[in-house]
Amino acid sequence: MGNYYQPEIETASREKILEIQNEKIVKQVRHVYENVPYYKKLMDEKGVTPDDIKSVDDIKKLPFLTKADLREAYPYGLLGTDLKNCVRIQSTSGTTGKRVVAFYTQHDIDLWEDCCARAIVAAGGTNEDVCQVCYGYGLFTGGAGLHGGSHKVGCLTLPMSSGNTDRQIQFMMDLGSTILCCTPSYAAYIGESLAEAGYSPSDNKLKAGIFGAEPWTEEMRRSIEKSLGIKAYDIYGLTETSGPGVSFECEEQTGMHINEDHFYAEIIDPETGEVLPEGSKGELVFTSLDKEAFPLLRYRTRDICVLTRKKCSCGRTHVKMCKPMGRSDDMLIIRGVNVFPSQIETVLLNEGYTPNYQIIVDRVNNSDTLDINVEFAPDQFSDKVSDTQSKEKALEGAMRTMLGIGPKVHLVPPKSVIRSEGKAVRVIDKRKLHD
Ligand code: DLL
Repeated sequence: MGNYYQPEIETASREKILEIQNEKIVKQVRHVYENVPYYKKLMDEKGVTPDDIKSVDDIKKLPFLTKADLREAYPYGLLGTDLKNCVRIQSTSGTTGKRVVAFYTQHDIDLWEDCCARAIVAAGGTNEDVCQVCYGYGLFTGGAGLHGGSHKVGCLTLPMSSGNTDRQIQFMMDLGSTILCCTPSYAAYIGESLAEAGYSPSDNKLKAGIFGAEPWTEEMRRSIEKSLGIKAYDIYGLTETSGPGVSFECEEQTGMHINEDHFYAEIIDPETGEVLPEGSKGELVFTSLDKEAFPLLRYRTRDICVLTRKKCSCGRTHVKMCKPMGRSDDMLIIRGVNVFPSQIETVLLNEGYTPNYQIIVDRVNNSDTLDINVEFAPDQFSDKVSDTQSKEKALEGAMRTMLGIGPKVHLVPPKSVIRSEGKAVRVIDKRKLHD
């Protein structure tokens, strides 16, 4: 049994959680219907009224909301309260199209920070910890969310933001950071930099890391745990639903508990929109249950996932989601074959390579090409061309077995793949440039 931030709700019986959800959904739908004309119109078009929603079972009657709706309603179209009641805006890091802007009242911020506090406590955090937050601060939700959660737990909070890795390491060592919060790709970079600075994993005081905001594999988890000498916990969320903390991992490390008192999760068939039973793989859809400023009903995340209600040894009762298996729009279709970057990461780490890689997809003579640049670790580096070629062939074979298609692998010298301080850009799809 672990420690909880809000034990009563985190370990509540299924019946109790349902009771809370049922009570909240009725109010949330009415709140949206009365205050968000954009969504009222969608409900009217579907012939659903707030009176039709009496429990979470009725959520399936509601229309979906998509990223396209958010773009269309930008910036104020989905606002659920007067702007004068809002105290904060956060936004996505998207570089194409209009950004998503999310609004918060003080009540919304409080609930969001509670969710992040639950994640920190689940990772072993207490008021004796020093929590180094190196997610980006600013519009991105990562810094603000974990910062607020860290305060609520009473940790000594180091608001580092991302970047300036030398300074991160200096503060980590001088101030004895015990919890590290950043993207997994940045955690890997920090681990690498610590080793380069001559530190071994036992030299730092870190015990846990809370890593999310991008897909990462179990192999990547093990690699980070080893390089930093910590236990690495996953955390999930998206700007639209507040930010990090929609779900988080406990010590079992077998999926993330969704904060079901604030978010109702469904898995749907992305093609038909049909709700799928527990254990099925499909698109994750969230309904907020108690947001004021930016309530979202049946928001399609485009993240592909599986939910499970299997009993968890940590004592938490909230439903668990698996690691998202890449967004439906992250999936590459190469010569008709579906390829997820995570499959490539798994092969590389299993074969003893570093998580420093880049995937380049292109179209040459009407045929898709897949190239993977992979860095040698400094101790693997060889300047004998024949050595390199045979290693490349071996990796290509392992990739073919995993992916079903053969890529071209290029082993490149250490430090030639750009390091990430936030969300890593793993894929360059040049086909999009030609289209
Ligand atoms: O990435 C919020 C966040 C900050 C989560 C810090 C965790 C930690 P967005 O920038 O809006 O928000 O991106 C949301 O990132 O739909 C997923 O596709 C992906 N994502 C987030 N967490 C995970 C995770 C933040 N743990 C999008 N594993 C989501 C895999 C994740 N993908």
